Amino acid sequence: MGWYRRGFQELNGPAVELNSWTHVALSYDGTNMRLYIDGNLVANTNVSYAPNPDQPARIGTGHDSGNTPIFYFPGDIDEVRFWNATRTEKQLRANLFKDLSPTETNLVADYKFDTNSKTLINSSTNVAGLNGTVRNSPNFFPSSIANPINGLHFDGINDHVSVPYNANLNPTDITISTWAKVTGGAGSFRAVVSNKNSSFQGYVLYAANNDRWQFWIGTGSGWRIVTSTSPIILNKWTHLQGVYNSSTNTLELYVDGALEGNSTSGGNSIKTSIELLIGASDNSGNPGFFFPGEIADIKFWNTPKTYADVSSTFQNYDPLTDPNIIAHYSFDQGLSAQSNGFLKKLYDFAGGYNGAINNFALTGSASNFIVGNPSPAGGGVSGADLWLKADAGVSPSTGSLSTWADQTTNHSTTIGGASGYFPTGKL
Ligand SMILES: [Ca+2]
Ligand SMILES: [Ca+2]
Repeated sequence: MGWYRRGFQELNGPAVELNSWTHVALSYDGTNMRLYIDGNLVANTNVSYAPNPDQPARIGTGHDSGNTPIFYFPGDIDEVRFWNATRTEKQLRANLFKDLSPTETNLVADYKFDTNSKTLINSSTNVAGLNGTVRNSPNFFPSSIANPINGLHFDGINDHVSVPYNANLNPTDITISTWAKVTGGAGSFRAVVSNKNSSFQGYVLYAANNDRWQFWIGTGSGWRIVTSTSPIILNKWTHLQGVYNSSTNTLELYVDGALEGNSTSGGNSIKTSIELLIGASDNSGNPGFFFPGEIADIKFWNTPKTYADVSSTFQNYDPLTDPNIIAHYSFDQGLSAQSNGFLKKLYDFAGGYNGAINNFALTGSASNFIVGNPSPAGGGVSGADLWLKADAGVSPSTGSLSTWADQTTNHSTTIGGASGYFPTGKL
């Protein structure tokens, strides 16, 4: 970024990781240019800037001083977006794997690469005439970046996600919400999510050796544990919610919305010093107690939450409007049960505490990202954009298309924003 024909300001981020999908963003607000990697600001500086007055925008190549393409990019590119406004870290994170509306505010160009054509289509309709020309026959392939609704399957042998230690993941008050489907390992400890050390500090949600769910917090000298009254049901998606409220010293475990474990006395050292683990917990300094099964949609808040609070975030969740969210691992990334070997990170779509994906096969229907985003009704999808289009010649009233009803369960969902032939909304 810089002055045309005078010089360019460079910003250096972390080392480029080969064969790994990486999200890169650059912004300029009139004073400050910023470089973001995977939703996190990594470098910034003040600089003046003169926009390019005449050269085409190029994707996959730069150009030399004679405006000849050079510096070709070896690898894959997807979802190139240009905005006429700066984006915050939170905005970048929230949209990492989301398709955007053609009329998204400030979106100038949105190249999805979803059509194998010599015309590169700008999916944004805000500005006309910004389609591109595809040269020299690059290879198109199924996108891994398009509204997935996945969970992650763990092999129970060594699969786990590790997130570097951060004090924000160890708040004074905490609520953890997650969906888990355990498929085996009866009689053993299987950790859904943990951030604990061997000095009795931190927390963990377990499928425990007594085949009940447990939520642990450290006291500094031992573990304070609440246990579910109902047994674990194998192969069933179960919602788990662990809460610690420091002002009342209350420790709670909810299973599918029911308060099944409750403790009002004991110590309360939930601060730890080591990495957050998903699908594992600390075993004397190493990941252990691996989880066999699927995990989906983990959220962390820095406040005590009721189940009503938590369940209201199951669908249409927007981290941008939630001041108390710390981290959100929705697992909505990758292609279900297909090759995801280039996805090296588990993304935190709220806080940017991205994790490393360790020991997964990342291909096939096990040890991989697979469709799995359970709803309170026990199935279906959440957070997916729904587009309805009437057949040609049919003129439905908006009212008749404003509600979807499930004929089996009689659950119905109101669809907002209905208008004319193209009502849109979310289920
Ligand atoms: Ca795409
Ligand atoms: Ca493995």
